[in-house]
Amino acid sequence: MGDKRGEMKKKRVFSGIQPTGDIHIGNYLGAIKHWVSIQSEFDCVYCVVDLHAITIPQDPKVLKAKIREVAGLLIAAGIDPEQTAIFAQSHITAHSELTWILNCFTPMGWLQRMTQFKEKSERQKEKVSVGLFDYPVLMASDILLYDTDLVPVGEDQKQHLEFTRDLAQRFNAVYGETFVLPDASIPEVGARIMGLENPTKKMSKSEGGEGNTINLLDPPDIIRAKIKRATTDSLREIRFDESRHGIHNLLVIYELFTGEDRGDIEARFEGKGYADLKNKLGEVVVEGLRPIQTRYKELTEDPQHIDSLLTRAAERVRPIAERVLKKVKDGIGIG
Ligand code: ATP
Ligand code: LTN
Repeated sequence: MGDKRGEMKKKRVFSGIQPTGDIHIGNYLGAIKHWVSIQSEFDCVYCVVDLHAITIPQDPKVLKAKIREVAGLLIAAGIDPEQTAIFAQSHITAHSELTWILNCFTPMGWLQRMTQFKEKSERQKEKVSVGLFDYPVLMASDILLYDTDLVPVGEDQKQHLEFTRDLAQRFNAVYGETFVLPDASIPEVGARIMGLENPTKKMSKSEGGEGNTINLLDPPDIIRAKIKRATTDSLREIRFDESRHGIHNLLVIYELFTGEDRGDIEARFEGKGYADLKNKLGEVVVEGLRPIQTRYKELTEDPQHIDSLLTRAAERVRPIAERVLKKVKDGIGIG
């Protein structure tokens, strides 16, 4: 931990998650599960991005509770707070400062091309904030402040990662080597878990109805019911076929929770109907989430506990961010 990379020679990993809505199995299978599995190999820093959350309107009490909930869920899912830093973005002011500086080096046109902004601003209509437009610059600041080598994210963040690299290169070209260029790490399977009701769109916290997502804290009966209602098709065969969005998505979820290979899964459901698949998948997901839910309950018995972990983690990583920020300020002649 801290900044002992010289001694440990571990590459640095940074990623973030928004404390909005309910964390779902798309977040888990596309991102969090990988964050857990790479902890000992890399020097990992994970951030609850509360400044990103306020790019759309939030209720203050709910937001405060969600920051704790997300941090608690990351730990319950297997992030070890002794080894890995989990902190809240707003606890380190360097994120906001670097964002302002990088704003002054970001061409408007680059931001106008961001597809996530186009989608989210359509939903926000006239309420859309400058903050939402600037979301990718804040994300670039998060990543660049920690000399990040690798950023594990789901497929939807690919364009933001390319933007981050372009911005870092542009800055380095003018002011000399300042930022490390980060690489995205996107899983081969699970990078885009689709909605249950609408399997042509990604499972999302902020879009789609209640039945579209399976949340990590959903009770077993709700999980089973949501899977039963999942959209399928009028065919019969149970096969991994990407053109059949609904069934493919259910099979991918099955694959990722069981670790079985595709041939074995298809053989298991040979001659069986969709109801069999859904029943079995319901059990697999309920059992897969059970240990996370149990751990989460234990952890949150004392709400102060999570708060103090967040505070300590911010203290540990703040010097890394401040050093990079100083280098930036020195480079441009301010500070
Ligand atoms: P929203 O849909 O409201 O933007 P979100 O569900 O994408 O929110 P984030 O906090 O923005 O949640 O994302 C956290 C991580 O989860 C990111 O790495 C993101 O790429 C990943 N992720 C989000 N949705 C999915 C999905 N459906 N499948 C796979 N990975 C996902
Ligand atoms: N935009 C990301 C969340 C995020 C992030 C980051 C991810 C904010 N800052 C830095 C990786 C690295 C999302 O998942 N929607």
